[in-house]
Amino acid sequence: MTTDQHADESAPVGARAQGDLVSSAAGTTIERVEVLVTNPTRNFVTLRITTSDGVTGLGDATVNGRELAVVSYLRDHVAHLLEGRDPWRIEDTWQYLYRGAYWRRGPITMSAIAAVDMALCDIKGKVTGQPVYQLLGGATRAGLLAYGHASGAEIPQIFESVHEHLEEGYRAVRVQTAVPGLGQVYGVAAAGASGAGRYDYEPARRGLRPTEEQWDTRAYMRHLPTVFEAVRAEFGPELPLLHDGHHRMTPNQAGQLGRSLEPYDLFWLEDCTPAENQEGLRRVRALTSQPLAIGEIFNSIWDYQTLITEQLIDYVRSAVTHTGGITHLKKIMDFASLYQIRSGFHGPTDISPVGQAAALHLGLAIHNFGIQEYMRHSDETLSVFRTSYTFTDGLLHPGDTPGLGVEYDDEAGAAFEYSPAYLPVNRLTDGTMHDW
Ligand code: CS2
Ligand code: MG
Repeated sequence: MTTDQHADESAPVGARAQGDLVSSAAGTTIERVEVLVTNPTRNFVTLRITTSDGVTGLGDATVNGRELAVVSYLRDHVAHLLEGRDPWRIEDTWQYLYRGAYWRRGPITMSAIAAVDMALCDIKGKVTGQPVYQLLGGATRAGLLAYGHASGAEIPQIFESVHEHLEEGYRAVRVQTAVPGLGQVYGVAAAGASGAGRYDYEPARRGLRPTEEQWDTRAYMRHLPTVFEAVRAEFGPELPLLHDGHHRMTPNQAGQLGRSLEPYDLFWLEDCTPAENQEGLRRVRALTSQPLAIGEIFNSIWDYQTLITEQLIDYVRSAVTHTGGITHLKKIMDFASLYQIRSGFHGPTDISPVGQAAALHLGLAIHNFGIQEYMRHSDETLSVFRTSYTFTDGLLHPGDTPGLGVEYDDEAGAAFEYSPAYLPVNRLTDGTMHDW
């Protein structure tokens, strides 16, 4: 702290100019802001902030299928605003970018802010020599229960996929299934793939146009309970089973499906209906006691207001990456804790290892942690992002490396050039566009 800054402290608050506020970083400023794009089996956007002391911090800014919009937002509109700022003022920088933009919320804005927030948390952790979870209040548990993605076209492939997850140590498994009469369904490894098949790296998802899939909600609603009946009978009553409805049902249909799944005791039913209309969940709740998880496409606390205050959900599904970073998701979780709602942070492979690490630090620190989604990244991805988090006996831990515990390998990253990739689109059998 410089003498000048002490003098500022005694000045009347109104007389202090922006930038005169006391710095915690002893004059350190943000010197360099870089946006890194790489494609090690899938596209990732990473923000790297370097301070005048040479400390670097990383933030994940990946919005799957719309990656370059965030690149432009950060490069063209945010980077130069950060240069010269105090890297320790995380909340102030968050408010500066959120309120300062005037155009609030939305996935692109909130992912850009999230990346800055994560990078500044990373820097503060490195400078203080502490893992980020220590800055958030310290660990409240030994590790984080994780769930993986099992799927298959038919029951034998689904069983095989669940078995593989159990062998890898998972203690909770999400189960997705194909639907008889329909072709490829999102979230299910392509027909013919072994149980180990993964849908998230399929080449069909690359190129300049999304693939088109077909959907029939009634066929799905008839088939799904038969799959869960079989899985529950095969794997017994203890294993937590999850399912993602991917926004495909109306509230009434969601309530009916929830009720038909109740005998199989699901850990949660995710995104049973599009939740832009938060009140729609009242109808679902009236019909079923099935635990519900929602929020992977939300990006602010306001998206949850009714869902949380009326206890219409059980789990918050947001990603740190798409919800304004650790600072904002922590606020959502503190709000949710008043209503006994827990976390189930989004963690598929389109969340980079940096975003995943941020989720683990937050999950370890908050009291109302529930479960963490975890799909292992490809070896190519892990060659670019060197992680220090661990997965042992079904539990994730962020590790004790100062900061977020992820390093970015520039040379490895440069070898994988960006290429367009799209999420699918979905049509009902009569051709009507539908949620996928
Ligand atoms: C899914 C995601 O993980 C999940 O629950 O819903 O795979 C989601 O579809 C992708 O993140 C979209 O990018
Ligand atoms: Mg989902």
